[in-house]
Amino acid sequence: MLSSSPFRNRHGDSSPARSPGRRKRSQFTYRHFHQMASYNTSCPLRVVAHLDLDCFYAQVEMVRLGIPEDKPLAVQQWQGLIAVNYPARSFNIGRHCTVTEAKRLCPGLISQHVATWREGDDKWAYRDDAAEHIATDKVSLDPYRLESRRIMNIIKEHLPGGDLQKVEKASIDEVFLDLSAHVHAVMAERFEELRGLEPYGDANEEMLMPGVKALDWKADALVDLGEGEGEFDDPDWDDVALLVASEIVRNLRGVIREKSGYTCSAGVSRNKLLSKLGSAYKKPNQQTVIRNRAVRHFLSGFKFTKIKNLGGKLGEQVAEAFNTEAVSDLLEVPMEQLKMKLGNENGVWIYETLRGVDTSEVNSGTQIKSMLSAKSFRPDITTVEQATKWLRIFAADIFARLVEEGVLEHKRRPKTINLHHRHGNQTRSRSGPIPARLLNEESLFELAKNLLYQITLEGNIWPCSNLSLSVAGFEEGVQGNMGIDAFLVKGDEARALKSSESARTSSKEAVDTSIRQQPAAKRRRIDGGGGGGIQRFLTKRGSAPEDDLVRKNSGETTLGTSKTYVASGAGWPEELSSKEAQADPRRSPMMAHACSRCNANLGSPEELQSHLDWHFAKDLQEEERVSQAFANQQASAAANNPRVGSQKGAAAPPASAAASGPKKSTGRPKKKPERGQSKLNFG
Ligand code: DCP
Ligand code: MG
Repeated sequence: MLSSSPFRNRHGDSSPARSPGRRKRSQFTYRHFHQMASYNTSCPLRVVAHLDLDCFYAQVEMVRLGIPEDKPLAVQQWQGLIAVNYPARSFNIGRHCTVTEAKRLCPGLISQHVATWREGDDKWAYRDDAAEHIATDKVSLDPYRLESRRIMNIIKEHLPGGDLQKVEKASIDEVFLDLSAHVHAVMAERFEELRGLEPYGDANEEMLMPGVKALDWKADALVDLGEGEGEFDDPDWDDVALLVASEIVRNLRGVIREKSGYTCSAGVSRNKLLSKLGSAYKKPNQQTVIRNRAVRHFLSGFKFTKIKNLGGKLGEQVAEAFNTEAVSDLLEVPMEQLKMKLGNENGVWIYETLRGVDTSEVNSGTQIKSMLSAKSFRPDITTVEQATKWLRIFAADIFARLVEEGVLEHKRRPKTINLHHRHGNQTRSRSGPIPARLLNEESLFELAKNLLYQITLEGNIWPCSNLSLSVAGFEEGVQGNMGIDAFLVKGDEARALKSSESARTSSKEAVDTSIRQQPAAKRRRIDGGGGGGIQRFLTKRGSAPEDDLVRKNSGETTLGTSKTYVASGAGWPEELSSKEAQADPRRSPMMAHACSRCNANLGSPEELQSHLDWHFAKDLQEEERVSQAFANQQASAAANNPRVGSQKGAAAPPASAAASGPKKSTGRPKKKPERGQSKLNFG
């Protein structure tokens, strides 16, 4: 609730004036006021705020490590800086500095390296020696993501819920709030004349001016008005709306500070464009209000290249066409001329933008559309084995983020997985679908390995300077009580799973047999611990239950590749018997150039590769045959039972379980995945 009233009326007290007879008319109508409640983006009384955390990563480290606020600190990534706190900025240290330069400018600088994933480890951690391990470490931004989420929750909890809340997460440390409905409610509560229906039943009638003469903006930075722009004019309802919004934002910033320790800065204005410029206007820990009457003066001080969407090509084009970067210069240019030089659409858009017009929505539905985990190698990597170790890290990284997104609760899931591989100036990419039932860390790893395998088939792919794994095509899952569909696997996916299921059974037998037949020494090696390695990548179908590759023989979209393979039956660890687990080659140390399929010992990685290619080709042949037979079998089975393909094992829970809801058997891992990171103490 808002504290003491910031309004002073014509009689010197804070209750609204009640003598409408002498009051002037506002420039706003009742319709405008009502529009606030429905977030109408053209409403002239609209109020939008932008919050941006101050030196975000630096604050996270300071709070985590308990470092006093006046100590200079920078966040280091290898030899560079990615965030600098305000005490350090007073030494002229910025993101452009190297650690060495920064320490020269401020010998007392605390430089904290970001957390990293390390090759071979399956968790990120803060490490003292990270800076020297650029070749084996990969930056983890999880600590900042987790804090970002925490702040987001504080914001959502503090603001009134339901229709009164519209919050958009714009980046890791920024949010937009459309406060229109909230402010509308507060104004209706504070000003009797705004309650209920318009007095003469005409929504287009102008309201009376507010009965307040002066507004108390507290410590807010108020953007000055230009000359002759009515600083002494009485406040109108748009000023009142912005004042209420600024109170809400000040309170919210206080709550964020209190609950998380972080300061942020804010911009409050009528739209996103202006609020974003406003939050950066005065930092740290301040808020800037851009009243409607101040917009022209505020914008005319900027280079237009600072405005969203004008920083890039379009901005360059405008600067070139009019030989200036100053908004003030372009304000002189008539719309017709802008249209002539920049085209109709751009011309109109720029004309309006320079005048602070922006009707873009604060979109609370905005959610992550893709997730990427990548590494640039210095020096380049040269083997499948190295690449595979990175894929293991990428899969863990992405899966941890997917868990945060609610995949385990079926809230959302990505549908495609993509791998990019850079060799010299050549980038190769492969993509494939992620079967709904196979969304866990292990299966992401399997899918990634499979994509890498496809890339290796092209030959001449080493050395590799960059690898990146991403998931995309998010779809919303079933909310609340999960529908039966969440458990049913359809069409090609069902075929793939069914086929993998049979492959899995036979491969299980094969593994068991091969284990029994091996000499003791070799068996020890297979039984032993340790993960990753070339074998994990090279082991394809038939060698282990979790390594089955099944040709997805579908007409479904296959991105970037004419053939898409999915690793299926992968990664439901609890479902493996201990015997299977023992036989899992992932737990075996790497055998130098040994074929995991037939135990042949090859002389070099290259020989091993071509030997495996031969296996792979044979597998394909076999798969074509099996899947054709399977498809025929499916066709006749489907006529009798529409759920065919989902009867057992990893493919789907029993029909009875599916029908009775998620609790009984979802086929998902029952344990919560370990998320050690979230246990980190952030002070
Ligand atoms: N960031 C980064 N590399 C960049 C820019 C930003 O890694 N080139 C990260 C570190 C920042 C965070 O994103 O802490 C947020 O970016 P901001 O641009 O908001 O910068 P800060 O929050 O650090 O500073 P400010 O107080 O100016 O907002
Ligand atoms: Mg910031």
